[in-house]
Amino acid sequence: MLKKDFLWGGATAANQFEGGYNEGGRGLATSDTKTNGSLTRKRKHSFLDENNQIVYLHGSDYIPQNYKSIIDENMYYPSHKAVDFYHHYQEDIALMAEMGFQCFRMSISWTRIFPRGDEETPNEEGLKFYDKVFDECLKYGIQPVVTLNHFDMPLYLADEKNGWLSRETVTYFLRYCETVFKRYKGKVKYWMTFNEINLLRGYDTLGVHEMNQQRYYQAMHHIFIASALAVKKGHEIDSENQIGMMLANILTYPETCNPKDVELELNVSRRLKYFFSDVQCRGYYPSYILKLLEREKIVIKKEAHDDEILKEGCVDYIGFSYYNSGVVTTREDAKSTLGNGVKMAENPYLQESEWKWPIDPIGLRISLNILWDRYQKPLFIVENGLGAKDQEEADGSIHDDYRVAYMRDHIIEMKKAVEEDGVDLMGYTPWGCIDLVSAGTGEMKKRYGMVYVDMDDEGNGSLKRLKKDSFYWYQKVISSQGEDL
Ligand code: BGP
Repeated sequence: MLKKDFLWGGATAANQFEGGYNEGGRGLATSDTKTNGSLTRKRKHSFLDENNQIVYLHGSDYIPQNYKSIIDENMYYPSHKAVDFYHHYQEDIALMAEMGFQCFRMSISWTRIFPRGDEETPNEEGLKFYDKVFDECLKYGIQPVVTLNHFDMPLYLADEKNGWLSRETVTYFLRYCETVFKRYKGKVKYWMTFNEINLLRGYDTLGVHEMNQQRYYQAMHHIFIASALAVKKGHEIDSENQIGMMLANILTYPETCNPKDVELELNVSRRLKYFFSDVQCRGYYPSYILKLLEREKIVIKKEAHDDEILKEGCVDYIGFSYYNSGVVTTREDAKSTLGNGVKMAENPYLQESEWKWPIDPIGLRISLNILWDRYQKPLFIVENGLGAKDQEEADGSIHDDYRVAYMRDHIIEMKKAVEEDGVDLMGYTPWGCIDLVSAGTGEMKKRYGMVYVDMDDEGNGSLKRLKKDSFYWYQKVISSQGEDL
């Protein structure tokens, strides 16, 4: 059996869900200059170059130091309206309550609280918005689970301070965290610091210009310090607070039992995943990364108490996303890559989603066990789901049996991890419980929700909310505590 207080719910993020980008005194965030990928092929940010010309660059491109972000009136930026939770929060939370949610994972938009990032005092109107959201949740007995930073940062800090490369950003982030911890004390108990910390890399998430390996590790060091200080502060402000990390759980398999493939998988999973959870759960840099930094001649500039800060700021739990698994190979002729030049192979045992993501429910059980064995800290599945195209029928119904099948298979494996393996699991919040903008592509047609939102890739549509078949199915799952699947 799952725990009595197991948290069933759903997950969203401000830049993909909230909208109202220029309302209530909110400042611009890096996510607000990110175009829709289905229009420009790749999601790109708009900048003014040294000749005052607008140029478009992908977040992971090399962005010259003097390029400044700009909003191009001729372009569509999905975060500006998203699916307008800003004006639909009452309706949306009522739908979540109807499904039986016990928790709702969402993120606070940093620039709603500190519009530039470096102000001394917060924006009261922004704080009030989240008061209303949390009160609305609590009215139905829904616990907010709040991500402090989900794939964005104040644009001003990115362009004027070089984002997380600057130590100052740690101070500003902590000011923001302290503000929301104090303001929402008694309303919010579950927090997470940085969404998918192991995927932060591009301009949107780190705000760093002229990125290279040296700068990457320095910026990540600042993020680790910021997260650890936030955990410490959060505990001081309210000892009830549970503050977790958030890991993109990229599960990798070696292609064969050739020890070279197995060794490659070990190194890949350390470099792309466990480095981040090791620092945040154990409180120090693992030896394999220290050696790697030495080999690559990367020197991280640390302040006097940084090692202590990391030790004192270990997280209470591990939130993670799980969508798929991948296969790594040492075969030279393999075509696709995982980044860092790591070669990937197809998994002949798995089917793929429409977006070519392999579907691997057993991988979820494996992941839960690996993380539990490694850290012995409570786990929380804070993202999981199937991105798929949905068809609205003439009567407004949406028959998403493919989504139900995906979730059912994953919940079955999740339960085995708890019931047969004894993993300590806090809850399950499927991604995009109400349809929202895709992070990767900026599209609307890649839908994850149990609630359909009438909007297309260019932002046209009535924004009306419709219950999909999965809505009724998930309602049953929650009310039966995962027994009726
Ligand atoms: C995770 C992010 C989410 C999200 C999800 C699905 O990486 O934390 O923000 O959107 O993946 O990805 P996508 O939207 O690209 O389908």
